Amino acid sequence: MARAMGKYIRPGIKVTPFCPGCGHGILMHAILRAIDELKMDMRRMVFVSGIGCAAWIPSPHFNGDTLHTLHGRAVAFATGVKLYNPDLCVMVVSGDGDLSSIGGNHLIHAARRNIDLKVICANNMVYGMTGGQVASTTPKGSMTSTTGEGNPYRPFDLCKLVEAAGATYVARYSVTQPVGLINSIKKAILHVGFSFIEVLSPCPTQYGRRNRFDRPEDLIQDLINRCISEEEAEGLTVGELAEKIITGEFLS
Ligand SMILES: Cc1ncc(C[n+]2csc(CCOP(=O)(O)OP(=O)(O)O)c2C)c(N)n1
Ligand SMILES: [Mg+2]
Repeated sequence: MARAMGKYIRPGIKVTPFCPGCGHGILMHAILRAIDELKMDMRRMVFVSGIGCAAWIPSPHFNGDTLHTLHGRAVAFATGVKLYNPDLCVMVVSGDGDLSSIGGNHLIHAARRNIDLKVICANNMVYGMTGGQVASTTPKGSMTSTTGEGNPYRPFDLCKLVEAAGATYVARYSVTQPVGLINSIKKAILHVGFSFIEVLSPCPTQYGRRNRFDRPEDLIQDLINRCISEEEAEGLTVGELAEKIITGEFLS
């Protein structure tokens, strides 16, 4: 954690729990940068997470009110917080498995109700913390600890899912796009209504090593190569697009 953001870290915490090459630490920094640039009062914010590596991003690290809840139930807890005190800025930070697999129903119904939550989904395309099992976000064909012959199913497009359900701010960025990511988190914080940012975060330990990304930096480079904007996507063939990941704001 860069020294400038140290003031947001709970006293006594010295290291983050993430593996070398994990993107979750970059996301942690981006969230704190957004909060810092907006001069948010941490006493008016509540951070809610479920269970998983990503759920460790706010809790116990952020020096503010954090709720580290049950697997899949972060959005439900966050809804309760927001209902109890609508003046609070309630941010959910959790993983793809937590928010869209076990927690998928809470996610779509909170989006449908357009509840004023800021949901940041760290998508590393697997259940990282528990051994790299296949998730609802795992790309088709990918090797995981539970799909030894490759994942036979297509993944959710999380942004389309929440947009169709009723979210009113929707964006996708990779941790390799820190400026866009920080600006997007700032917009989500200021937006009134259900805000969702899918953040692509590499997991070399559980995803990369099973999918021929031998070094941690290989996954980072892959994201750099594949993430393009909607404008850049225009004019590409279906075949070319299949290799790309469209990033940016889809609804604001
Ligand atoms: C009810 C319940 N089911 C399963 C688990 C085991 N479990 C804990 S975290 C997790 C997956 C986390 O994946 P994700 O949310 O993508 O976070 P990541 O570790 O990849 O950042 C699972 C299956 C649990 N803790 N509780
Ligand atoms: Mg995950």
